[in-house]
Amino acid sequence: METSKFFPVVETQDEGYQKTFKNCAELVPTLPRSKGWWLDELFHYQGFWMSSFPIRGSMLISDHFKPRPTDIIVATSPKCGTTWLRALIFSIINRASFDFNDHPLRKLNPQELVLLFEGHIHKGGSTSFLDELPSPRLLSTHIPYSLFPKRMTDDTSACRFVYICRDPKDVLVSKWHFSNKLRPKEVPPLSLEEAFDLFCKGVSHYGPFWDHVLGYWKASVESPKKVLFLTYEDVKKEPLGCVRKVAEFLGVPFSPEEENKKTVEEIVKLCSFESLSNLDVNKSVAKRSERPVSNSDFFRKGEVGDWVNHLSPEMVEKMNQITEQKLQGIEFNFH
Ligand code: PAP
Repeated sequence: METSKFFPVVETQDEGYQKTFKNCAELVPTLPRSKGWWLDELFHYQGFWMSSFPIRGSMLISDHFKPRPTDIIVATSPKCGTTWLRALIFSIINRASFDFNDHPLRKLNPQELVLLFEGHIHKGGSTSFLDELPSPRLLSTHIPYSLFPKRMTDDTSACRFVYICRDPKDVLVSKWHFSNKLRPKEVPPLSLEEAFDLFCKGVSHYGPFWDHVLGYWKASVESPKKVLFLTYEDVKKEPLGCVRKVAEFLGVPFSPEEENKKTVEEIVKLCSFESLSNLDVNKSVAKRSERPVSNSDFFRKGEVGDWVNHLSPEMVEKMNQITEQKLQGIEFNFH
């Protein structure tokens, strides 16, 4: 069993895993570090700020993960709509297996139904857990695109990524609320000013936010069959069109019969904020030791533009400037 200041306990029977654990344990203390958003520390690893656990997850993926052509990776920067996209894609690919009135999403939070890649690569101390998942494997991640091994990102591998991003002003507000839920009661809440400062400096989980977006954007332009790039705002505006687009991208377009049966509408309805957030399973405030947040913490407002209620005009101007500068020269912006 492995114990360390930086990592939770994980079984480590596998020799290859032990080597990666050792490399990571030696590397992390040497990395530049910063205080995090709750009581964690963030480390600067390969251009991104990450806590130690996902750094090790990313190293384990690089060293040991065996991709399959059918793998589907739901990728996001935190607070961009992972919960929603997990629910949508799970429903799209499993639509023939479940009745909408008795659907797994009615009993499990999307975060439990679609597992976090960098978290579950640790499980059991070997690749066996992920190896044993049936195809198509649907996994969720916050890992930046450039940190995935070439065997997953080059055109010879058929595994696919669906990425969703969101206006950074809404991401900041969502992340600030979420972080204060994670902070122990004994420490004062993180002020919005502090959160804003950290976010703008790029010091947020898997940040800088803009570099995360750029990595997936460029990959989606270079390899449109491998990476689909969506925005939270577009999915809100045109959920039906986006669900059809995802299904086509994944090679499982809706048939005329399914269109007649209004399957797309059923999926959108089931996965909407109103529907998911009102299910008993997602109203639960219970926390587990391995996940210090409750299911209800993943549902707050689910709106576009809530930043107007929080950010000062100066904050908005600064954030817009950073966004403009970072995304200069590419055919994408948050409008
Ligand atoms: P994560 O990064 O911690 O996994 P993630 O699901 O990406 O969280 O983001 C949570 C945001 O998505 C919350 O936004 P808010 O704070 O601005 O409200 C949450 O409310 C929103 N959200 C969760 N489920 C849905 C949904 N079904 N439709 C739209 N937005 C949703």
